[in-house]
Amino acid sequence: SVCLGDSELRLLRRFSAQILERGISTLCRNDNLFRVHPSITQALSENRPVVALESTIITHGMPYPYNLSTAKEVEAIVRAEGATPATVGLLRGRLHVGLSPEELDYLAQSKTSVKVSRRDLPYAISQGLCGGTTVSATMIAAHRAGIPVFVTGGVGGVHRDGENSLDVSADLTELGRTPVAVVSAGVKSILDIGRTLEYLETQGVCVATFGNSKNFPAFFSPQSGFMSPYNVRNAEEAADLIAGTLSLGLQSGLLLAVPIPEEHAAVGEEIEDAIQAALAEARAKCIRGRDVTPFVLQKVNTLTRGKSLQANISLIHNNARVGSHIACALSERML
Ligand code: PSU
Ligand code: MN
Repeated sequence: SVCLGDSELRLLRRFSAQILERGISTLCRNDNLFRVHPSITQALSENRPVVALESTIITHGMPYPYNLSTAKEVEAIVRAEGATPATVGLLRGRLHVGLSPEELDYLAQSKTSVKVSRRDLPYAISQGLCGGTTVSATMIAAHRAGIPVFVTGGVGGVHRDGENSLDVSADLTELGRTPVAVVSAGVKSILDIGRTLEYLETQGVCVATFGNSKNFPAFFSPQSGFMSPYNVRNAEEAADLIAGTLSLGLQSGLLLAVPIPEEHAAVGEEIEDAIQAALAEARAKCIRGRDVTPFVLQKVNTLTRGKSLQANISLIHNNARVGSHIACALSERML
């Protein structure tokens, strides 16, 4: 045993207090980087269905106040269908799974929120930024929280002329590496749909159209003319796909493409013309990279006098219903 004098003991105490303090503060910061709302932790621990939702659609995809009302409606639909909504977003450098009404409100009105995909996460977290998470960043958060079903409007894809610009959405590589099922209305015809499907095949992503046909939907239109490799006829068949992926331990995601309901698809052709005009303007204005999608969405909405926004909202509502049914069917298999 060692005998320490008073002054040595004082020094030791101060030193260990410092270590303790620094150690704990580092620990707290790291724990706080990823926050799962208690309602979601609770639901997951009881094997109840949970549906993850993204937030770039709120911060960059739709204008205020439609972004906020849609986000709230989507959460309400998920609840009405018997599942718990988990909207993902970045708040002061922390990745949140599940947002309070005040937090949703903040993201919907904020003009400084950034668009956060996988590559943006390290910087946005280190700088304590607020942001809307894209499909790729939302998949990361959903997987970490243990949520296998995620609903959005449309996923990113290979941009037109992508074979030259190499503008390929990080959503596609994320689908190749993260085991989450993404429910969407396919990809917008602002993108190169044929190349998007080719790229998804290369990434090993199982793509299935929801319904009786394999026709892959193009967001505003129920049919793109391109085919999904598969189709699932109902929520049970979709849940079987997800259950198989999880039980095999495949580390890749699934893309479930839900066609827009016929009654909302009428404006499809008018929107297609607006898309052509918006793409031409984006090219003329040299808009590139992550700014392309938000620019084109906004332009198309103006050109169609809000009709594209209406169609967008309707298809997201529909996706939320279908996604919730799938989450419910999946959780029944796990009970
Ligand atoms: N498509 C839409 N609305 C959107 C997006 C795509 O119709 O809001 C958003 C999604 O969050 C998607 C992201 O993950 O854009 C893809 O952006 P990029 O093309 O820059 O990868
Ligand atoms: Mn891009």
